Amino acid sequence: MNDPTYQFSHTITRRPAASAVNGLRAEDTGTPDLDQLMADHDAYVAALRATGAEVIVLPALEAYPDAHFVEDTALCLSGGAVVMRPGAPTRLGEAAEMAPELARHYSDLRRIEGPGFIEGGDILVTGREILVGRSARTDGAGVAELAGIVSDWGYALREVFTPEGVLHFKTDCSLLDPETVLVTPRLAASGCFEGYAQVFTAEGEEAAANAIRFNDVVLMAKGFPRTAETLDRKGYSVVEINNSECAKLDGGMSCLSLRFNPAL
Ligand code: CIR
Repeated sequence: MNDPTYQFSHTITRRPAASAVNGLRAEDTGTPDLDQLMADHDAYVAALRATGAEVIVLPALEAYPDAHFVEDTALCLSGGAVVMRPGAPTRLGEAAEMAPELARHYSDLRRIEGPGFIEGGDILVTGREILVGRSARTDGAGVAELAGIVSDWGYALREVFTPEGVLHFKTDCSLLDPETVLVTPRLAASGCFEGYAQVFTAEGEEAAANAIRFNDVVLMAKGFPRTAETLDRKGYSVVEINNSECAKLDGGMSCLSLRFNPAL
């Protein structure tokens, strides 16, 4: 049987706009090289497509420099999908831009109406529950509104906390299989993954934690050899994608796609 936590028939991505070089970032580590960013995005799309999934590539949105980080705009589940309400003011409009595409795949499409805020990067769906990390982008009211929606579809939701100074909960963790997470030691120290099997990123390789298990592969950012070797030794099929330019915008593997099985 298909496991809905990592086996996906579809994924939505969005082509980066030229304005992507002006995307949000916590600290300035240099202007992203647009050509490299585009080439990396192409490689990402190709890797997803190689697993047999249908990869939708939406057109660039110049008005929204961060719009290629589609993950933050929605949550796609088995019962339905939820349009998020991003906590970054410049990203609020991106969610509405995603809604029509989701409506093509889901008959039950809900929206976070507010006043709370929540971004998809703070949400990890595991085999047993939905974990949502409060962060600078996701507040208690946003988490509570989402909890009410997903309970209609039979999901348990647990609120957890993203470490101070970390953009999103999933900046520091990802799902490898329904009961196993890849996680940084600093997030694991909070105890939020007690009861799960945990694979730790190597020291100095914390940025490797934002990976995705997508069908038979684990996509991870290139440049973290010790973490990649750990995953390889554990039997995961690792595909490395250059992420140097997205990293300057605090983005990684999970941010660039919405992964789902349609529920029409
Ligand atoms: C932002 O600050 O919103 C973007 N520059 C990066 C978003 C990364 N998204 C994610 O981790 N899900």
